[in-house]
Amino acid sequence: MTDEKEFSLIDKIDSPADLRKLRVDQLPEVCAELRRFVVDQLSVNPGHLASSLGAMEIAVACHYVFNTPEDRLVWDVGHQAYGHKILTGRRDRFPENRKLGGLCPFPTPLESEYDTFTCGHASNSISAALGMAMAAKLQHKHRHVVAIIGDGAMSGGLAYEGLNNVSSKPNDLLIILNDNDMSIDRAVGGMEQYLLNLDTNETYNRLRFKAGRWLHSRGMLSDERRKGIIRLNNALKSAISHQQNIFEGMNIRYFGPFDGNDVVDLVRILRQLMDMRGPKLLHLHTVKGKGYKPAEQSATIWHAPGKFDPKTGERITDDNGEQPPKYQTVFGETLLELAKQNPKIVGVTPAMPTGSSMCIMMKAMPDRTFDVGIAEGHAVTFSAGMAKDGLMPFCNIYSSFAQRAYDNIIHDAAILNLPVVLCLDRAGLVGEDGATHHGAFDMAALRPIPNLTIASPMDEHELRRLMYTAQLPGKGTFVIRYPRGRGVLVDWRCPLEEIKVGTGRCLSRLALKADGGKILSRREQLTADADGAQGADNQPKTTAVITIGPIGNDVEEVMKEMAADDAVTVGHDAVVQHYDLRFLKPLDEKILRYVGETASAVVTVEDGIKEGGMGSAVLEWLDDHGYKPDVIRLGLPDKFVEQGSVAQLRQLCGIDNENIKQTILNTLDR
Ligand code: TPP
Repeated sequence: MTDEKEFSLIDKIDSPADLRKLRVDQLPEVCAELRRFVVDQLSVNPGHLASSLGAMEIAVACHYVFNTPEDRLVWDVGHQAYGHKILTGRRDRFPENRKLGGLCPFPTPLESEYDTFTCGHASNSISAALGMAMAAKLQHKHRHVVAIIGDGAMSGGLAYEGLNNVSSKPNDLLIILNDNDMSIDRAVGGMEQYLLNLDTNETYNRLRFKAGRWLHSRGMLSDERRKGIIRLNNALKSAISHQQNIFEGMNIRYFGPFDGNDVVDLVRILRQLMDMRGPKLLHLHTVKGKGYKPAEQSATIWHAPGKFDPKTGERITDDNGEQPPKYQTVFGETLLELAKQNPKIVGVTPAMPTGSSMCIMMKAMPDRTFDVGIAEGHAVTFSAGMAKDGLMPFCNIYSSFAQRAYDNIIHDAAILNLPVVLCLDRAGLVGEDGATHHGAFDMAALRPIPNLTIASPMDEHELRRLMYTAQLPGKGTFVIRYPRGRGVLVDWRCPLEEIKVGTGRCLSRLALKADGGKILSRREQLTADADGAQGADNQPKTTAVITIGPIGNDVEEVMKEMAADDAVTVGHDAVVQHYDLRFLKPLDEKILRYVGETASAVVTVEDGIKEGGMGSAVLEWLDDHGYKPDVIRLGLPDKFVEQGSVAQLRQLCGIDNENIKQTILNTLDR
């Protein structure tokens, strides 16, 4: 770990006002200290490393030049803003970054007045900042507003909508484009190419600043000044005549590209730009991972590296080969396997090839795999277009980012019931990335959409089988939601077999006798009636526990615990029966009818928002069909769930094993 005295400057910075007391020539050392501090901290308490290292000079220079928090800095995504957090009074709380009750993973006005807007999902900074610039203007406030957006985030459609609007309304917005040529993986697309090749020369920038200063020097221009500006503009055009500048073409004055890791120069540039009238874009080249060699060399891995040894750069992973694989690995391997068998299959990812493991297919079949940039809506519509003309796209989007594609799913895929397989990764609680990233809403949001099939696998075998099922002919638009992280089966490869759409299964039955006897029967020991195949004549009144997805494994644990717990006794014979619904849509009506006929109580458990989710679907179906058991729904509450470990958050939301067990026991006559 780093010696305490190595933080002699940042130790004294409790707010940007303290930063502004320093001399400009001290700022490089401030950046160096911030880097060491962040590397040290993240080595034991993981977070987003490489982006923050690369943006350190931007954070320091902006807070040095602008009068924050009165002036507004709007970060995009916010994963690059650790420098900003530390400078704005959160240094001492930084060890609690991303922890339950600690600092939020991304900037949020709920935490600090220096955080001006919700961050987490990419590409919203220009729109939000323009909104703030307009608010300032209409309220006659002299306030600088700055959007700070990466080249990756610049690939998102929302960024273009913002740019388009910026150019059409009078405003003084400054957009800082933090261009490191990286998204999480290598940045892709036409804009990326454009930015790579975008170059100017000294004459251009000198004249651009001069023109800006003239414009800013008064409201009305004299004829002489106007002519002068026209002459300058002509000179500028010839200075950049080798290429048309897209931003200039949109009436957004372009400055750059400059070295965004030179903090002294950056301060000079920002001082020149800050009071310049009209919309401006400052293009900075930065190095992702700057100042920490391992991160500079492998920015993708070091985007969010987990724990590591800060001295050697060795990452501390829990991979030991004996554990179940991540669902992502199973998805990636299975997709390639299926694509080898089915030539219609193509893969689509909006900027998450590594995170989703789409990179496995991408490596083997580059022509049939597409990273479309941070463009979830486009990813769905692009997939739908391919599906319309004969292909079978597997479009993989993180559940929370898929919120960006809601209408595309409805309008472009579902109405025509096109064979798009929408794989929603990171469904359910994601842990430390917090409120913006939990896959909380997909089930409730997608359930009302006609034509969709919506399924969730309980384990790796089920994921493989659902992926196989989804690509069979005639299945239409098919959603498969699965969580972040490891599954439960070490031996995860299994034959690829069809699962009949709309069928769940009974996983276990616990018979509890009034005399204290207990029998736990697992799926293999159960007869077909457990799945509702036959009537319910001889079934005692039961408690039915219904789950969807991997939380079913936890309920199976609970069933085992109840069977083994001597304290679990009943006054009358009772049965607890656990169903894995598998399909949210269509529902397994056979099972639900059986439950309606046999159960006096139903407990539903899901890792999505309770309102409108799987439990609601079960409740509605039972009510619609005249069954009136007590239905107790467990799921995420009607509020945004913060960050923390998944285990902590499950407890917070009442979907931990203990609460599930108590809820089931409360339904029994004890
Ligand atoms: N899609 C949305 C809507 N939001 C996201 N946060 C992501 C995907 C996942 N994501 C987080 S950071 C990132 C992506 C794709 C890359 C951002 O790249 P860039 O803006 O260039 O910032 P850098 O990390 O390079 O500094």
